[in-house]
Amino acid sequence: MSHGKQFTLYSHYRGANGWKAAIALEELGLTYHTIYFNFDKLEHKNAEYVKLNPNGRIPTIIDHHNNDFTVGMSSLAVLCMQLTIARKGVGCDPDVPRGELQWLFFQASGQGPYFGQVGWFKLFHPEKVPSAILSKNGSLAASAPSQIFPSSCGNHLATTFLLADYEGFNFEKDFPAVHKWHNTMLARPSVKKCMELRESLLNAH
Ligand SMILES: N[C@@H](CCC(=O)N[C@@H](CS)C(=O)NCC(=O)O)C(=O)O
Repeated sequence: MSHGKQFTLYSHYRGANGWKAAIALEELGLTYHTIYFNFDKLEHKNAEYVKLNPNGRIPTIIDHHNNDFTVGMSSLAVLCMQLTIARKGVGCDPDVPRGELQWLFFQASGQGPYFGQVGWFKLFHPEKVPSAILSKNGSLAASAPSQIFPSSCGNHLATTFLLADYEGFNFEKDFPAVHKWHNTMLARPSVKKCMELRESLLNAH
């Protein structure tokens, strides 16, 4: 590790999961260096990386201040960062509120994979499968009550921009609380910074 930052983040400029980790790092004020993989070259499937993340997917974070502790799952990465901060007593509640954990797992086990499938069928699957594209499963995300999320730490940011403008849902009309929460998240400096960076990386590629 020669970059001198606390974390190395393996990511990709397009997919949502790497930005979840980046936003949490920003939100928690942690220093990090990002390595963006080239998916076309299957850099995320190389043997060295798969040792770090057996899924061969991004994100992975390595905590150089904690014996290079490595986590390769976005929601768990967010949680570990939060716990690291909590242990050091830097401004966060030492107990991760149970409500937050509930919604973090809701995101990790339900909304995230469902939206991932929608993204795959919409953007990458070689055949068009209309019934898979507008997935009713996507509506799961909208059932999350907004008041659970805005807490003192970063993990509520996990789903921030995944909710944006999904076809077939009018969040403002159908889910006003989620819509309000989503806009509150979009206004956070950490989210703005990461979304601007994502936009410029997308434009450059
Ligand atoms: N459950 C995993 C999902 C990670 C994931 O699907 N990452 C995508 C990018 S957003 C990826 O690496 N895709 C490349 C691949 O599957 O080969 C997490 O939350 O970290």
